[in-house]
Amino acid sequence: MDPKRRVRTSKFLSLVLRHDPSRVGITLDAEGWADIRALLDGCRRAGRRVTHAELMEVVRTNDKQRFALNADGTRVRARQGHSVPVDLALAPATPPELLYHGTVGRFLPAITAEGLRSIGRHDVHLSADEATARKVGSRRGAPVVLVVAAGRMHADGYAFRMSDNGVWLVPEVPPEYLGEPVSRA
Ligand code: HQG
Repeated sequence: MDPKRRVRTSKFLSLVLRHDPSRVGITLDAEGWADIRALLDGCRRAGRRVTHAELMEVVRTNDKQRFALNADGTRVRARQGHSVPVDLALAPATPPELLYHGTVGRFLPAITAEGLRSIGRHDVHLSADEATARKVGSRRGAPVVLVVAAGRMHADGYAFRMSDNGVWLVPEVPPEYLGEPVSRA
């Protein structure tokens, strides 16, 4: 599969599996899984033909491992990032003392006032290292990285979960757990 088609297919699958399964006439189950046969049939009917081999290639090679297969390979889901209501059934986990959030300067006044909010997704996404957070921020402009006192939040009772591709998820980060921005590019 040529790289451009692979990225296009991955983006389309993200759209369907995170935000709009009705786009190809399917529904997700409570934990976000889509039946692969129904998904591929739906894609074909929607004029976006994806073969089974192509889907497997996207799942296997995706740069951020955005998709997961179930044990018997009949279902697929996005690992995180949903706006449709799903319960990913991720176990609560103890975060490291510090986590990082990548954003851009124009959001800082609001973030400083109200903390990090999950805008359009279920959770706030945090990274275990600064470099990853910088990459996330740079999707929107010159990145700004905020340090999150995750250990302190956890001790105060906030539930953290880690998706199996290493993204830390928490429903919100109140401003008192945010440090000064650690970098501006
Ligand atoms: C900002 C991508 C104003 C927040 C990435 C972010 C990540 C606020 C944006 C994953 C705010 C939300 C998630 C507040 C937060 N006021 N702005 N109170 N609180 N924000 O895309 O973290 O490619 O939902 O800083 O790599 O950017 O999709 O979250 O800029 O891992 O797999 O509001 O998405 O992964 O944006 O990115 P997003 P995010 P995928």
